[in-house]
Amino acid sequence: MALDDTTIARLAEHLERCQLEARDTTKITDDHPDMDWADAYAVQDRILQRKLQRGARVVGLKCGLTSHAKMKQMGVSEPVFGFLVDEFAVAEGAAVSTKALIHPKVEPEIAFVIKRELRGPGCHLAAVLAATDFVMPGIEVIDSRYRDFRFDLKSVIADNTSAARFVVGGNACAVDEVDLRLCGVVLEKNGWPVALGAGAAVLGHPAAAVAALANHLGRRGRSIPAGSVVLSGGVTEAVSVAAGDCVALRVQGMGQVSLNFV
Ligand code: OOG
Ligand code: MG
Repeated sequence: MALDDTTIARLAEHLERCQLEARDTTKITDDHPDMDWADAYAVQDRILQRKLQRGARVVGLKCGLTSHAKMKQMGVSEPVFGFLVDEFAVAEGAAVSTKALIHPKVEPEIAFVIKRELRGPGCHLAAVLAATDFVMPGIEVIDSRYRDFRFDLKSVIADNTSAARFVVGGNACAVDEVDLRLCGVVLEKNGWPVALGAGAAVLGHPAAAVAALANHLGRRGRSIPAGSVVLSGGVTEAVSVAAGDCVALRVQGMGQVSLNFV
């Protein structure tokens, strides 16, 4: 690690304040160009510690930048991983206040609900399918705390991979009821399709992203606990939203889920 503990704690406090107060900031690598991957995840961990101290509960995990569309949109080439706490969870069809967000975007995701702990290294697609209780459509609302949504990988990892809100809904399907590679994904904004894709856009199969998450955690002595909701990553590029927008996600064979922005 290149940063000391005090700096990690200060950066975590700064980024979490930006999240809670809906303020943007410059990227942290501007001031700390020498920070390494361990520092980036340490800042993210420290943000989680702050939330846990205030009584938050971890509800799941997220993979990000797992499709070429997302990697291209953000100018990066590797997936990132973050955490989901109860304060991010929104009920199906609920209204999301844009006042609490900086510059929200939505992205269509396949959510996995895990019934048996997944531990890497060596986790693979088939192990993920065997450990999955069911899959559902999910909309993630991302809201980078960085000015104009511009960042590098280390900065976005420290910022808990832009996590802000998410909803899961539609039909809970067993993994053998749907073809997670071929299932069509249609994201609609105010009734218009604004992004289209298929499950295979996510690393060839969305379960491969969950395996990558388990392997990432395994390298750090951690695992995906049973009961976790895992967002496998945006299937398409993310779409900006504002107050008044209504967003619906339809996933072939899995129903639909929606969110309103006020
Ligand atoms: C980083 C988070 C990416 C996804 O699904 O790709 C992400 C970002 O694009 O701000 O959640
Ligand atoms: Mg996402």
